[in-house]
Amino acid sequence: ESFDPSIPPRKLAGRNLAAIAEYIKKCEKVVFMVGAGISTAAGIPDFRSPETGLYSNLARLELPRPEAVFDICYFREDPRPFYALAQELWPGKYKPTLTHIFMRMFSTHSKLLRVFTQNIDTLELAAGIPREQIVFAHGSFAGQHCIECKKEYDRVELEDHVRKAEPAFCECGGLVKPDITFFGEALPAEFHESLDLVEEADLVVVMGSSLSVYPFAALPQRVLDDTPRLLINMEKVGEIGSRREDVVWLGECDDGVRELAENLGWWEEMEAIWKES
Ligand code: CNA
Repeated sequence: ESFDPSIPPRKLAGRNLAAIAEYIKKCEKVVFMVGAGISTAAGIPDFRSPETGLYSNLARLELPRPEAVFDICYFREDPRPFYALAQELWPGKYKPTLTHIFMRMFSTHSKLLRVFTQNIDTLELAAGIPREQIVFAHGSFAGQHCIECKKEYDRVELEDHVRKAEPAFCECGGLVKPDITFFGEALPAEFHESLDLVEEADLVVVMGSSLSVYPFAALPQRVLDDTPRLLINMEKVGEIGSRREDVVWLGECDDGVRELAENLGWWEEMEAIWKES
């Protein structure tokens, strides 16, 4: 038990970032739950922000509905919109944000239990967070398989197809898809296998997610009642704010984590890593 015995465990001194920072100093197991909003500052649009979100920019792909781009049935019918999107989101084009580097600081300072991410941009890896500390809840561009015979497809060949936004086919004739979870598909085993970790957390930080895609959206409810939950987001989401130990901070992720980092005395180190990345 790393907590000061004079203070009841899992209790915040206030409902603000300064109190969270004091609490973090005593924490060993922090869990992050993140979504597209942590990557918008890198230039990757999120799904649902009005005007700038991906869904509002998908009109040119002539989809029946925006979600269809990640629908496995629609993909079978017409894989081109997804390939156009993959061309846009392919890893290597974007730099991690301050928020990604902030999460990496928890790994560096041995305070990170897990990052649960819904993102497929792999900026968590680019920020230097070890693979084994990340749960890619909706898969990622790290692998690629035939959707029919499930055979692995060559990475370099797929890259070539994605660069041209041309769908790739397996020898069996089936379509090839990066290992991203589509609506209608099961989540990766690593998601289910990591669920129990949520109950071990000293602190849970939710950032940049509308908490509207299930089962991920139900993760914050698995947090034990007396464990502090912090939301850093442009808007209030889910039921965070309804518990006594909840803190809601509304605004840009990068501004919120900067304030926390300053309170923790991590800011200089963090800024230097960010500039190098
Ligand atoms: P979402 O539904 O688009 O919600 C994003 C949330 O973040 C909203 O509540 C926004 O208000 C908030 N937000 C946006 N920008 C900021 C910011 N700078 N600071 C603070 N808050 C911000 O995205 P979710 O991740 O919740 O939805 C789940 C989908 C989106 C997952 O399946 C992802 O795969 C998918 N997605 C991923 C990416 C990516 O990999 N970067 C991009 C777009 C969509």
